[in-house]
Amino acid sequence: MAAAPTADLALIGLAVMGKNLILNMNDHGFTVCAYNRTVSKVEEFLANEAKGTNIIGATSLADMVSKLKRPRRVMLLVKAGSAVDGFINQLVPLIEPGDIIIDGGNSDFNDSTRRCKELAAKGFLYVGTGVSGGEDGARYGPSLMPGGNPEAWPHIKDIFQSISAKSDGEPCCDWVGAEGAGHFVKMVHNGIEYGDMQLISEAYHLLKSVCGLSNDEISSVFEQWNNGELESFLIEISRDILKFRDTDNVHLVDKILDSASQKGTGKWTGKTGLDMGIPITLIVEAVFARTLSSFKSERVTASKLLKGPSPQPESGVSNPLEHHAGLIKAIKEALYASKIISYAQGFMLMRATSQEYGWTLNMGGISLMWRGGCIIRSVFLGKIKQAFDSNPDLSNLLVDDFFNAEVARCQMSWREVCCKGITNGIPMPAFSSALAFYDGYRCDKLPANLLQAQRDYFGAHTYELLDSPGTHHHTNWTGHGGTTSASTYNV
Ligand code: 2AM
Repeated sequence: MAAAPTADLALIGLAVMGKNLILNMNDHGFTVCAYNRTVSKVEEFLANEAKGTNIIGATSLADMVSKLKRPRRVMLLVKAGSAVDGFINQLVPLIEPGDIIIDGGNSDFNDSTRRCKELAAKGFLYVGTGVSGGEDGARYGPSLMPGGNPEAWPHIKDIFQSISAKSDGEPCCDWVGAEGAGHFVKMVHNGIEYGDMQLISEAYHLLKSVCGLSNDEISSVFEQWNNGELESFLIEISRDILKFRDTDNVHLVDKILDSASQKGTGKWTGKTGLDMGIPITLIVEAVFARTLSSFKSERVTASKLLKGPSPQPESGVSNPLEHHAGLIKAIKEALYASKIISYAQGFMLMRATSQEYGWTLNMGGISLMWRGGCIIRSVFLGKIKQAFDSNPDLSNLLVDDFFNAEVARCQMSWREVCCKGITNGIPMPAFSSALAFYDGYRCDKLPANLLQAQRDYFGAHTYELLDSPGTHHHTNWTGHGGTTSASTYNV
């Protein structure tokens, strides 16, 4: 007779993230069955990292399924795309209605929505979960963002909340919402991560090229910033990177090619913003800043041809940290204000998408999930959580009293820093687009009246009047265009 099933969960995909999640679950007392397409990796794992643990292995999918307690919980940590569909198709004939399939990879949220619906039609419970925190997070406490079929949540809650990071004792993991909501929130997290990284890089550029600070001095500035409202994982690692010396004692950061790559989640966030009509300008600028950086050889040629100011730190300054103390403080405030804009935009996108798909995303819960464990973890997210806790229906982070006051406090420094960068020829797409968004959002009368008139002039697209919104008018601007509005417009 076959042995009684003992495994709480099976995890397929023994790359580093999968292995570390299994080890983390094992540490928390769960029995995990490991499996991988290349089955030899199961044996290797059991003989090495998993040696001496309660982790068990499987030699086939059928073997794996036979070892699982019911309802069966199978988690996939494989390459996003067809590998996920491939495993789902192989699993379906082996499992039973009520069993749970969890995808913990970096899947497109639209795929997760499709899979959730397809599997629900067959009686299976699908979960698409965001996992953030890199290899270390997976091993010792990631931020987990599960969404999908809500019936699955009571069956996975204990495992997920046990292994996740904790912030002030609370797990950085909660149910996000239906369908692809988990992977959607993870995608927005990654978009915001692009923005945070770009903002810190722009601050570094200014500190280096306008203030003339050395790497060690910038590292000490980041060290200071990390003791206040900017305290975050990304500031912390930037501090460490800037002081890191290679074996030849030269700062490694100075040897690294200034051409950034990307895996695509920032681009997905940008596309979603465009699809939803939400101005996530900072994230999109951060994606394009990476793209522009990749034109290294063209930039080197252009640097010799195209005229403009070249930043020249003041000469003869013996202690630039002291000499530029005012500007350094202003850069910190500009970074903070821009960061507030970036998160305000990210939460706008989540709010709109939540409404579009009926997901009822819990914004305070998401802030808590991002508060610890993940790449954008920061003290700042605690403040965002407070804002949504005091008003769950907050329409925009900028109108929350705390953030409104913080932007007001930092505002003049922010403007000063943008001017300083522009006059010195320092590109600051994130700092300056954040400011443009802020000024646009707080402007009660934008020049879109002229735009609308132009559209009506050349395309008869009609316009509304200030004193009668809702009624569409067309004017024959030239006297020979006719009075019929565009056929594309349906009143
Ligand atoms: P492998 O070890 O057999 O290559 C990360 O690449 C993980 O995804 C690995 O566990 C890898 O399995 C798995 N993977 C990648 N592409 C796959 C595919 N097309 N089908 C199944 N598993 C795949």
